[in-house]
Amino acid sequence: MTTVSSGAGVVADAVIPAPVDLEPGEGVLDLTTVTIEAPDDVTARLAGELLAAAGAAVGPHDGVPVVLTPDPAAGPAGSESPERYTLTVTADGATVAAPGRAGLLHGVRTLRQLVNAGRGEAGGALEVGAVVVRDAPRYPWRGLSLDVVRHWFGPADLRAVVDLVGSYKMNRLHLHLSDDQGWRLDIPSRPALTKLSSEGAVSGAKGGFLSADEYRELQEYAAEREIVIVPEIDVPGHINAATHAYGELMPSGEATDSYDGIEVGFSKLSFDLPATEPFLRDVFTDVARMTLGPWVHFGGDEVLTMQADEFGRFVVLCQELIAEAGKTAVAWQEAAGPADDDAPDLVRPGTLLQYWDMRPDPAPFVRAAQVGARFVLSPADRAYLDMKYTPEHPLGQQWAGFVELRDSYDWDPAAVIDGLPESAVEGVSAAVWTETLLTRDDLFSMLLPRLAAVAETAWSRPEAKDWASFRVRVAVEAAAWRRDGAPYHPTPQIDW
Ligand code: TNX
Repeated sequence: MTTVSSGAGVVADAVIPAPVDLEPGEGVLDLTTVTIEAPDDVTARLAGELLAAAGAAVGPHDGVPVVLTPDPAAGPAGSESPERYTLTVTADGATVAAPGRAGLLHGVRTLRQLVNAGRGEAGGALEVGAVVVRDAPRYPWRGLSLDVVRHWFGPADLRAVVDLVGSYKMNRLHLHLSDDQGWRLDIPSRPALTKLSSEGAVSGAKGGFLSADEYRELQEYAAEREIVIVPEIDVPGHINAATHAYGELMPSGEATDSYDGIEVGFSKLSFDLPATEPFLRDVFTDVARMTLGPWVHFGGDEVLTMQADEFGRFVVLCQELIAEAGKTAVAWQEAAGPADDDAPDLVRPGTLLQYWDMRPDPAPFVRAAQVGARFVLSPADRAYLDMKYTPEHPLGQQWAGFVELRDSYDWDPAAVIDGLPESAVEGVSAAVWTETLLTRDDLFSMLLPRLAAVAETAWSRPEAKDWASFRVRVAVEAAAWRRDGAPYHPTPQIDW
């Protein structure tokens, strides 16, 4: 794509993630006042919020028409994605056509970026050059995995994250809700989890948790924006918050001390204790019941001191409990089991495995795919947005190396796991762990601009991706971040 100026300061090359097809036309649309027509009130309200955030005055009468219409024929030729859309801008108005609400919102998100691009940081005229955008995602799963345990981020922060994720057309927010340091979701059948273990966080920071109502409200807020919340309860390791609340989960019968460090791999459940299976059943049944989306993540990572056989029994049981509760299981890559030809298959068809650690032999993942597992890719050297940008960066970790913006951009999800067929790739998730991130500003400065790069890697096909073009588009987008006061890291890789 090239930068297109079709009027005073009107830039068409501003869309992140890069669309399948963008064709500039003749004329300029002025969106200073807008009247939205949509198939339902929620869609109309959300479209209005997006355009108002770009500076438009949204009212019931006499504005320029922005019309959202259900249309199964919309989108790029041949696309069957339920999220596809066509945005048409002429001098007289804008239309978004899409088979479903996700596509309608995506079209408005694209329009918002086009308006922003024309306005720049100073907030100039709300003009958009005539254009037709036909667009659809490469992968159905485009997400962010967020650790709210090591440091606690409450409902207001989480809504801001939902908005950010949505602005780049991502559709999953995976919340890491339990770990050694704290338990962040009220479980009605196991009240001691939040009663005794929600206050903790790293280095004595203040904890917190989502009540059942707050969890439901957050999911509804996300669902309106076509984003699914995926809850993770991490077992059988990363479990000290639970063993602190329920001593019966320990062989000694004694509750463990609370923990506020950042070591991993030391805590675990014991499969053969009588309290263990009822605990897992209660927790996963409650979480499934409280969850609107189809997925429940059971963790399974970094259980460094457990025999493979016991670990395997946990993997099988958790998938069974989650299936009985009517959901599809997600787990970290370790749930594929060890690289041993004689080891039994642990994963069920349809289970999603989240790949993160590039170090192990890929053979178990290829085997899991043959059994029917699907993969969400979060390779730490590309998609872990808690890695430092550079050695000097004040925040973040470095166990997977440094992840500059270009590292988070220049990779192909289909080529991450040797021997894995692309048909087994469900999508991509950025991940951000919060050991070193204390505030919303800390968090956003790690996400931006890299989240935009991962979003484009998840949405755009290789032929639509281009680093030189992305550099220009990110700089255009940053004007909106500055206007909105969203903190970002001004990496020297971009001419801001
Ligand atoms: C590895 S990623 C972990 C987390 C840490 C993260 C820090 C994964 C499944 N486990 O417990 O927070 O590294 O980057």
